[in-house]
Amino acid sequence: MSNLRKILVNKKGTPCKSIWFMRQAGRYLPEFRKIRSQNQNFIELCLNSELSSEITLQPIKRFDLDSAIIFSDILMVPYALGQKVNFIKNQGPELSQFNLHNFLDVNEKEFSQKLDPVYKAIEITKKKLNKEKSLIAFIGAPWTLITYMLNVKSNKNEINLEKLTEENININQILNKLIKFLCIHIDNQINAGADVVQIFDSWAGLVPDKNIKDYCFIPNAKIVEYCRKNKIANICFPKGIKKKYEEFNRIVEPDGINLDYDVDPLWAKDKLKNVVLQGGLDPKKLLISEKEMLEGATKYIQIFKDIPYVFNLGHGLLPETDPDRVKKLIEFYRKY
Ligand code: 1CP
Repeated sequence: MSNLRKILVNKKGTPCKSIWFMRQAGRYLPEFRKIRSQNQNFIELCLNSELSSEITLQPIKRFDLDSAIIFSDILMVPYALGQKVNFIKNQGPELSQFNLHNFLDVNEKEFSQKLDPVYKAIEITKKKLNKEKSLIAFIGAPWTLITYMLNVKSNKNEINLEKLTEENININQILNKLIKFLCIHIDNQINAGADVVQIFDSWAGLVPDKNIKDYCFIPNAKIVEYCRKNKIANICFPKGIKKKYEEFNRIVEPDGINLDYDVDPLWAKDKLKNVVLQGGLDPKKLLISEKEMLEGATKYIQIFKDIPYVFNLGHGLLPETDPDRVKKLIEFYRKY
C-alpha cells in the first residue's frame, strides 16, 4: 500500500511520516512554465492526458516527495457540467453565466466522458509512479465550486448571498447535484488508479456563520461518507474556518484534515482527534529567509512528532517560490 494511504487508513498506528505539497505541480517550476507558455488554454492543457501526467511527475522527478497530486483543476467539474471556464492571466478564473436548466440537464455519462482525459492522465501517471508513492486525486468541495459557478465572491473576497436570494436560486438543489457528481468524479479517479482523494474547500472561511452547517459541514460530510462506504482514503481542507475546525472534524469525520496557516498547531493537536493531521506551515515562510522557513517547519515537526502527521503547507505553494527553497525544506524534513 502506498505511504500516504497507509497513514490515513491506520489512523491510530505508529507515527509514520510523509511529505508532499499542495500546488507542487505549478507555476513556481520553470519546467511547468515552459509547457504552460506553449499551451495558452488552461482547460485544454488539463485535458491533455500526456502533458497532465508529465506535469504531475515534474516535482516528483525534481524532489524527494512521497506523493504526486494529479495536475488538473477543481474547475474541471463546472466545465464538465456545462459552463465555459476561462483562466485570465493575473486575474484568475472566469466562468460563463450559470444556467440552472442546463446544469440540471447534464447526465452522468456526458459528465464522465468530458472528464475522461483526466482519468487517462491518472492511468498514465500510475504506471510511471513508484509503488510506494501515493497518487492523489482531488475535487473542490460544493461550496467552493459554487463561489466560482455563481460568481458570488467579490474581488475583496466577500460573499454576496443576497444576490442568490434575489435571483431566486435554490442553493440546496445545486448542492445536491454537485455532491452526486463529485462522488462520481472521485469514483472515476480512484478507478483510474488514484489512491487518496483531497477535498478542497478553499473558500469555507467565507460561508456566513448561519449557513456553515448547510453549505460546508453537511456537503463535506456526505462526500466523506461516500468515501468511507467505498473505502476511499480522504483528506479534507476547510480553509479559513478557524476554531470551527473542531466542529467540522466532529461532524465530517474525515481520515485526514489539512490545517491552514491560521490554525494553531498546539490547539489542533489538542482538539482534533481520530484524524490524521496534515500541513499548516504558511507558504509565505518559503519566501523569507531560509532560517525563518526552517524555524517554521521545526515548530510543526516538533509538535506532531509523536502522532501520524503529513508534512505539507497551510495553502498551496506560491508562484514566486524558489524551487531551491522547496528542495532545502524537503532535505531538512528528511534529515530531522
Ligand atoms: O495560470 C496558470 O498557469 C495556471 C495556474 C493553475 C495551476 C497550476 C491553476 C489555475 N490551477 C492549477 C492546478 C491545480 N489547481 C492543482 C494541481 C496541481 C497541484 O496541486 O500540484 C490543484 C490541486 C488545484 C486546485 C485548485 N484550483 C483550488 C483549490 C486549492 C487552493 O489553492 O485553494 C482552487 C481554489 C482552484 C481554482 C484556481 N485554479 C487556478 C487559479 C488561478 C485558481 C483561482 C484561485 C483563486 O481564486 O485564488
